[in-house]
Amino acid sequence: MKVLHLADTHLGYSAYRKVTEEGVNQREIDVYDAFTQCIDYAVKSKPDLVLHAGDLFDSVRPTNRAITVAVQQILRLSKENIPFIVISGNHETPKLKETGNIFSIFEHLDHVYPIHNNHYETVSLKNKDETVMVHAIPQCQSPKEFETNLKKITRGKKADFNVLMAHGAVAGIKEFKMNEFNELFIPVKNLQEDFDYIALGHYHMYTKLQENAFYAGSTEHLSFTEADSQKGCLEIDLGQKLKHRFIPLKTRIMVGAPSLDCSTLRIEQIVQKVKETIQAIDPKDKIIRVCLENVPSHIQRGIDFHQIRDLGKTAVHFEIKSTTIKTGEAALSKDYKMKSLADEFEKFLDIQQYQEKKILFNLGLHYIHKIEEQEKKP
Ligand SMILES: [Mn+2]
Repeated sequence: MKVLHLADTHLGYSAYRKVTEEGVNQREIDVYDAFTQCIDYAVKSKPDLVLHAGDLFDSVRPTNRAITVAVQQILRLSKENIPFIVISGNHETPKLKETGNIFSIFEHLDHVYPIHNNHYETVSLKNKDETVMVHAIPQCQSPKEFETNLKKITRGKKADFNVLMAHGAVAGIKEFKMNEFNELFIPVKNLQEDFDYIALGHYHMYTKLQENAFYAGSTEHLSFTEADSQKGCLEIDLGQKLKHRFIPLKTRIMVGAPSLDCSTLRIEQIVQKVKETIQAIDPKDKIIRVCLENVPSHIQRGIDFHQIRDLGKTAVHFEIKSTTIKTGEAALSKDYKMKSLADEFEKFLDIQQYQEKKILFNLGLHYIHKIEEQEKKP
């Protein structure tokens, strides 16, 4: 049985100032285009099932245009008799149940199963002589409700395949989270090995968590933290042994240039370096960010930012982010966030010169894990 797994399409998202000839935000169009590419692929490759693991829409009240794109594309699957199961994610789920969920518009479409009622539901489907039971957990009103619903999952013993779908962060040895206020955490113990497949949404980077559990990742770059990641969807073959294939999409190139330490540079040197960086990127139609770090404040005032911005005028978006220092002592930038100990340790090792980095990393993880286990005990 062939399954196409996608997630985090965020229809309705828009960003930056660039608009198309029709006056529509360019990034909004890019996001629609990425979703359409997934549907094109599904119509062409004819999977037995398409799963969308949440955040179909970017917001609780999507615009008419976003709704239209969603309906048009989902109808293409419906017409091909390809079942489409979609769970609501944290972006489109209203905080108050009374608001009503936009997913109710999909309820009367053939072969479309919108799961949005804040609780665990199953969908059982038959394809030729194989049966699949899909266990879907949409976004819930609270972490507690989410946990209660996760506990209700019971594998269908008669089904040939059992597939779990959920939208949330996972925190194991490494963390896969988005730092969003309403994000829910899926305990690692729920990612059981006996599911034939676990289709996850929420974390925007394509990630293999374990043999049977994947984040498909978002279909477009929605922030600079995702700049270097390839976007796409996942083709899954549920058989004796699970096979997966990442299907890359053609998305707009986003480049977060490595930050430039300006603490010892003169104005001309900074401008020259930025120039070289931008030329090497070839800005046309791309989304670019250049970070200048530790710019002494007297130098910051002297930089001609208009001249620098002009260098990137063919880009869809070009931004310069700079952090200043007052005394020559590097200050922590405002948006610095402490990640998990394992992430911080990996980052620390990255900039060290040791040859045995890999051994040290594994050893470190082992100790971090040990301490974390000890802390969990009452
Ligand atoms: Mn998302």
